Amino acid sequence: MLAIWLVLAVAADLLIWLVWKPHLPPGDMTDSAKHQQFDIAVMAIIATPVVIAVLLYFVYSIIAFRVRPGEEDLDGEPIHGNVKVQAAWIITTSLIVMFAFAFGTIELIGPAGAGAGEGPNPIWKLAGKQSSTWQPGDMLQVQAIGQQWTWTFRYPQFGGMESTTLIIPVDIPVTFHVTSLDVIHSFWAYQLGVKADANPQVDNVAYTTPKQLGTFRLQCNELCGIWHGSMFDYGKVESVGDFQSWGQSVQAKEQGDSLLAALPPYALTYDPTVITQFGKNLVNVIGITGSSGYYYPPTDPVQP
Ligand SMILES: [Cu+2]
Repeated sequence: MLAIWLVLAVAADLLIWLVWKPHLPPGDMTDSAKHQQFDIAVMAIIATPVVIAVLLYFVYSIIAFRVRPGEEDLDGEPIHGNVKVQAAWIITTSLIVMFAFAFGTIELIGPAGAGAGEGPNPIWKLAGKQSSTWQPGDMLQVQAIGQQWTWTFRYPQFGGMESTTLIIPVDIPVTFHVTSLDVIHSFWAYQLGVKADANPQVDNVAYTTPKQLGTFRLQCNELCGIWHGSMFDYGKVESVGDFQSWGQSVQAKEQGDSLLAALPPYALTYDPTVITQFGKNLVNVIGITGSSGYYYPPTDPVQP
């Protein structure tokens, strides 16, 4: 039985590692996504031999301990304790749990929080060069603001410019500051391996470093009202040069439109009740902030 189990377990684990792992979610677009893919594969590799052992023993029991003709009226043997089985059970499960604890902790520290929201003061910080105006090589700050029912992205290093499109540069560490204007949302950038709650009055920090160019899915992952499902978009990882010229051009356009001057000064959280500029002029800047519903229009109901 042990030999059969060993062969099946090794074969299954090899299949998981070589065939399944490259297709496991959320892919390997960023360092955090790649770590998540690795973690799921490691968990599967640990769990599969256990499942195979259980199923194999199940089959063995059906055959070896089956009721034979003439035994229909007999009870099974009363068994009280088995030191070997109990010791093996306790030792094996303890080892697996202790390994999972150590492995999970290391995998949280490695990619600086594994792409999860770590609150306003992350224990595990992602290293990178900070600056108030962004140059290639600096760490990028992006504020993700959720509201019913859209996302807005604010780039403090580009004069606080705002965009409804999320674009980030490849190979640059990114700090997301996730917050909300109204109810609880959740910022989920699937292929980036980033997921962080967006709570009003809270700056929830999440890190990632994109490793590939391309698009990624963006959605709200906290039921936040009737149009929750429309908080969906695609973001983009661009080359450093493309990203920089995009950022600078949006900043210049918003400066030209006097939008930047009208925005409240950059802050880590947003409170619509204290935005004095709050009003229809701001809401109606089409092309940059979208149409109505960007900030709560004070009189109109929010249109989907
Ligand atoms: Cu939402």
